[in-house]
Amino acid sequence: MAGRWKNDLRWSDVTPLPDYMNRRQLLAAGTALAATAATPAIASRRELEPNSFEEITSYNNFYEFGWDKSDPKRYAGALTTDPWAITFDGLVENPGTYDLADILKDKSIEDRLYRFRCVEAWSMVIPWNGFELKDLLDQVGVQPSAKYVRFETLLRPSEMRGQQGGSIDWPYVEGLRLDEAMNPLTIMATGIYGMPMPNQNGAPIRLVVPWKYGFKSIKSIVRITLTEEQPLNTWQALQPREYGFYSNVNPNVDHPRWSQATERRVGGGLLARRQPTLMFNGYEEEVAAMYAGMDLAKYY
Ligand SMILES: Nc1nc2c(c(=O)[nH]1)N[C@H]1C(S)=C(S)[C@@H](COP(=O)(O)O)O[C@H]1N2
Ligand SMILES: [Mo]
Repeated sequence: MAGRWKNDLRWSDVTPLPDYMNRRQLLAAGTALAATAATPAIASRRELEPNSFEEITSYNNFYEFGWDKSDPKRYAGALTTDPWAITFDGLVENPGTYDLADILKDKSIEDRLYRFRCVEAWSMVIPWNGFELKDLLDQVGVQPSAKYVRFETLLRPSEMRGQQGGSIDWPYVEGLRLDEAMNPLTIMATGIYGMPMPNQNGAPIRLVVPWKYGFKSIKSIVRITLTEEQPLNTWQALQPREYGFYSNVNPNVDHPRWSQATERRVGGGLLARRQPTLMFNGYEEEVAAMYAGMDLAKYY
């Protein structure tokens, strides 16, 4: 399975969705759901049914293209995603600007079916394709003094109409602590459902950190910087009392303006009902140790 979902597949090459989903559900029951082993198997499988491609690509946050959930799909087609390069700088052994094609050459692209929880209290389940960020960081070489990773999105107002104004200080910036960046759950995603990453979802390459609120999963990345200081991420800069650096999904720490105890699963059917939000978005077993002894209400 791993490596099967290449980035040059078209719809006609892709396994029919029902087959894909059945296999995904089986895999999900055995892997991603290890974290919620206490949950009855049936409920687990239902919960990790992926959202449809249509849902994942038509209800988006990508403020470079506007503030409405439908703006990214409408306007992101204007973005040129090929050629694409990522610059590595700061405390790295091999700084430089690398073509994405070269970066991807030796990466085997894996399927990762992850829960995705936006800080606005909606959620989806998304079948990403990508590789571990750790592989990339090992390749560029992290200097011993590095403690954080800072990510930057493309700045190109001519193609990103939302960058022509608004309250955000572009480019969009995010950051992770180095151990979070190196965690095996943290991926650089290049596709969804075996399709190349749609522009509205952060083409051609974006971060996915499944135990954190969605805004940490920065899209359309062009710069990765290793730093000693904690980076100031876009949302923290904008509203520091509402959005922190860590932004771990946590049903026990409410947003100042709304509860984080439950979430609305995007999409139709029974699962559209509000459901309980899980600690670390259901990935507690894999990530809780990184935050041992930390006051998660203080470090939100
Ligand atoms: N560059 C950039 N990255 C971004 C955003 C953005 O506006 N710009 N929005 C974030 C937010 S708030 C969420 S919830 C997710 C949405 O990802 P999706 O549209 O693929 O579901 O992307 C995150 N990454
Ligand atoms: Mo979000």
